[in-house]
Amino acid sequence: MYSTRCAFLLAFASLVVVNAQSLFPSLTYNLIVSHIGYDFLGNFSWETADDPTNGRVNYVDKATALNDNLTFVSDHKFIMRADDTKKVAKSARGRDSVRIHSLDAYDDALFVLDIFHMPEGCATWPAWWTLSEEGPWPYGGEIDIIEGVNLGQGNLASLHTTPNCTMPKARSQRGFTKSTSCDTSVNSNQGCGVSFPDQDSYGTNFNAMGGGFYIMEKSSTKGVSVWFITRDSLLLLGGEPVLDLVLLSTPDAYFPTVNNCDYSKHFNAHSIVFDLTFCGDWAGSESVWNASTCATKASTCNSFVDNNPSEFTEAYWEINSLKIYTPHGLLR
Ligand SMILES: *[C@@H]1O[C@H](CO)[C@@H](O)[C@H](O)[C@H]1NC(C)=O
Ligand SMILES: *[C@@H]1O[C@H](CO)[C@@H](O)[C@H](O)[C@H]1NC(C)=O
Ligand SMILES: *[C@@H]1O[C@H](CO)[C@@H](O)[C@H](O)[C@H]1NC(C)=O
Ligand SMILES: CC(=O)N[C@H]1CO[C@H](CO)[C@@H](O)[C@@H]1O
Repeated sequence: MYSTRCAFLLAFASLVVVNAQSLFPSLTYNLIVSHIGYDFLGNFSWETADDPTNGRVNYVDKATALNDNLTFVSDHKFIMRADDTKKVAKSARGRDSVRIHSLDAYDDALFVLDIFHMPEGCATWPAWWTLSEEGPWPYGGEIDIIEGVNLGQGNLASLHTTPNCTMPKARSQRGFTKSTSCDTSVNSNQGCGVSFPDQDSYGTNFNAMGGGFYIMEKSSTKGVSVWFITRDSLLLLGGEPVLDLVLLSTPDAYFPTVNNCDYSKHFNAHSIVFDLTFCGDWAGSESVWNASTCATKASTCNSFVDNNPSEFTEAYWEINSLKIYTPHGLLR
């Protein structure tokens, strides 16, 4: 586990010190996009459609989000949040929140998210994920990188695909395989999820440490890998992940797409989505809500969302940067 990563660092320590300038760009990737602060305003679109996962949410447009401070940008930060001031009327669509997707889409790429705070708390269901720009869903695939609900402390990463994509139960990853079929038509679209071993990879504990880094590699030859790297990890140099070392270390979640999940049949260029919904198919399912201590606060998830605005003060994404790298020689 963690010691494996330390061993990597020790093995490469001399290389790192002697040859620091060769770390960026990494051995195999070039930085092509860096989104910081205001960049998000020009590179993402604010979505206002009904939440496809049936959340008790009202996704607002960009002008409303900026006006109501549900989206806030500065030179160094991008923040998107839930409204935490108003009760929600029964007749309303739900609590005001934000969902954005990138204007650009990427084939093989490495996505590096430096995140200071993620939405936490009862009823919340935030996600950072990528999705086929072509679709229609699930054609071209969905990759969930950060996802969880309510008071969860461990992240869940998963794929959602067309039929005939399954994952081996045992593979080279730190996390725990929760289900092996990525096919959206089986197990009520559960996806092939992997739960992360670290109980600070999501939610309250994650935020208490000032967040960290999430890295996703989308590769037509290797498959999909996701790493969570704490801010004080040995895999950082000058506050930035040493990508060559990250790529050599065991991912928290690994989805090989060679034998039982042909990459070219299930994945194409993906755009990037950040959202924050409430309740809905996962966080608000009766069994999930009842099983969490949130149920002591309200008998249903929706009534909790409607009547308790001040419970949503911590329901926000605070992003330092999103950097995207593509393999050498690849333009897109
Ligand atoms: C908007 O949100 C930012 C970030 O949380 C905060 O610093 C700022 O004071 C807020 N502005 C208003 C007018 O509330
Ligand atoms: C899945 O695989 C089976 C067996 O090879 C094949 O008959 C079926 O057409 C495949 N389905 C799709 C959607 O590719
Ligand atoms: C959840 O709790 C509510 C209220 O206590 C109860 O009415 C409902 O039957 C429970 N549902 C499940 C699936 O446990
Ligand atoms: C695709 C797209 O709109 N890219 C824009 C991202 O934002 C930068 C500056 O913030 C623009 O220069 C790009 O054109």
